[in-house]
Amino acid sequence: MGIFSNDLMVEWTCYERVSGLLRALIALPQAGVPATLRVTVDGAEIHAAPAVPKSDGRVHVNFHTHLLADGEHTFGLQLTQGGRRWTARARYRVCNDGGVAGQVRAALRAHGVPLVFQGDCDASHYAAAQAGLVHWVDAPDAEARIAAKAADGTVTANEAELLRRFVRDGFVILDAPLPEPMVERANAALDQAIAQGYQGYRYGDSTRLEQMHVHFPAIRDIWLYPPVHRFLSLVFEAPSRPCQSLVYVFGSQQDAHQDTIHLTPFPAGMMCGVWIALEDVRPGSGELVVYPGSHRLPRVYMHQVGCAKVEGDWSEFGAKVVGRWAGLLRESGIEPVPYLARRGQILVWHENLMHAGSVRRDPSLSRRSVVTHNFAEGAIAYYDSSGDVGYIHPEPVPGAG
Ligand SMILES: O=C(O)CCC(=O)C(=O)O
Ligand SMILES: [Fe+2]
Repeated sequence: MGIFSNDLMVEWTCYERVSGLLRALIALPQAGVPATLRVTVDGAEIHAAPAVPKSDGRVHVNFHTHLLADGEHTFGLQLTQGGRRWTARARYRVCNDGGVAGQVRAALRAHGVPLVFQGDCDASHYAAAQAGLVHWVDAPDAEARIAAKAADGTVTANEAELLRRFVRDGFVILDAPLPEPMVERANAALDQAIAQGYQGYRYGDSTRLEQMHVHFPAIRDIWLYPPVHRFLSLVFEAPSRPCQSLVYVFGSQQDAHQDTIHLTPFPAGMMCGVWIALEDVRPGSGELVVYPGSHRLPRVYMHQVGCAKVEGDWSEFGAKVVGRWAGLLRESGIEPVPYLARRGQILVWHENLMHAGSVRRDPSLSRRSVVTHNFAEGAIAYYDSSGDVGYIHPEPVPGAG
């Protein structure tokens, strides 16, 4: 643990090592009493302001660790309330590795994005910094870039073809499925999770089982599956690292959406979703649908549509964000395509691709699948919809280089 002194009640989002955003959640010692917050890094005061608690009663303090040199740093918090003072300190090793981290650092600096801020993560913090950072996949010369990569041997002819489809459609089915023994192990893990009532799951529900990779090695092996990360590293032009996992037993029946607003990367484009079938998908089971080419539609963020961060009630989000997505799709004329995956088949989608879980017309049909969301090493990950900080696995994926 990086924490070495704590008379203030603080929950930190990382242990020992941190990349991207670090968050400290401070419980106010006295409810309803005005408080002042002072934040230091390596003893220097970075932020001093009234402490503004969120609806959970806690003060959310965020650090853009890209603005610190890689290496050990001490983060200090001091809260003054009702004439009393509390402090907490934590020590972390900051490591924002690689070329994307360098881009992020330069863009944050150039646009005066602060090292410390209170409250929610929000896409508006990065709007100016994003302007000069168009992801190569989204650029008009993407086709030529792929041809150049094939010509100089950066990618094989096969990989070039997969990248072409990804650029054109916003998704691609990888040429090799997950090996059958891995599919079998994952199904056995899922059987076990269902039998245990993992996260209160009841058989037949559309709800997903979150973060199974933390508890089940078979799901972790999928989370870290090297051929997927190898392909994603070609999309990112940087190593790929996993963020989270979601396992579905039945169809999700989710409305058409862009993952961009939920698993938000800075820079834009530095996140991909991966959908792995654990059984043959049957029509009527609530199959995944994708909207080819929809990754080129505008990215929708909370601040643009004036939506408050979601704290449990999704009704405003439904009206403002889901409504906006539906409008974009209507105007585009893009038709959904059902994805009838074979067992083991792996589909990768662009961060901004519109996709949905269709209606479970036959609720008895299962639709077992694993979804992972992955970011480029060195990027910033956050949840624009909720304002939370995101997680990126702090180590390179073995065998994906
Ligand atoms: O599998 C589905 O039905 C949708 C999954 C999805 O949208 C996601 O996990 O991002
Ligand atoms: Fe999604």
